[in-house]
Amino acid sequence: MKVNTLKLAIIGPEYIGKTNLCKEMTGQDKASTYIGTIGVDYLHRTIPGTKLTVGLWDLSGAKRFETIIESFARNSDILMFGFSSEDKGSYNLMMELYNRFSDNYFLRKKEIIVIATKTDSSKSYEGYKEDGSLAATKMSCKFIETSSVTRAGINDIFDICRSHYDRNIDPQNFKLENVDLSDPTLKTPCYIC
Ligand SMILES: Nc1nc2c(ncn2[C@@H]2O[C@H](COP(=O)(O)OP(=O)(O)O)[C@@H](O)[C@H]2O)c(=O)[nH]1
Ligand SMILES: [Mg+2]
Repeated sequence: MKVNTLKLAIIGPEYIGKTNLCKEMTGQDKASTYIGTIGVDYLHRTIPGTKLTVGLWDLSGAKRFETIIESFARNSDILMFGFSSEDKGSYNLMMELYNRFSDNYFLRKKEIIVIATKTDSSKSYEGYKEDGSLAATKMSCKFIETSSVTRAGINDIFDICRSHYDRNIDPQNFKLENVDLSDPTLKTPCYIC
């Protein structure tokens, strides 16, 4: 039987917390020291009893990787654009990234999510929520506030995954509707990089 992968990609400037969020979503231990992503990290988790894998491509927003990451972004089912609530500069960089990509036809058909990261932080800048909402309006998508410390927003992302899968993929009529993708007992992590 074919294995179905729901391909989720996250893209954004360096140091906003993409890798930590991906690890939190797939049940990995977070690295205690910062390791800058070299282009692409891949993490996935298979949902036991099913042939479904949720794959997460952790894409560096650094310009030098642009060509590589664009093909990953293009092939994803859901593309998350991220910025850090601690850093207005990262918001501007995220918008630049989006604008560079928005010349591409593929974005128009893509399910997108805008996420703010590190929203647990006391150093969050004033107005990051408004920035996130503005970006989401521009991209015609949802805005989700996340934190890999408190796990805020993770269930909301999984909700979007579930409904995307049920609407668009679901070849064996296996509905994810009632599957709790964040249930720790479902975690069978694998980390390749
Ligand atoms: N307060 C807070 N710090 C975070 C969070 N996520 C990541 N960090 C910190 O931000 C830094 C960069 O995280 P990382 O996931 O490697 O960022 P990436 O370069 O975007 O992949 C690290 O020092 C993390 O400990 C979060 O949700 N809250
Ligand atoms: Mg990283």
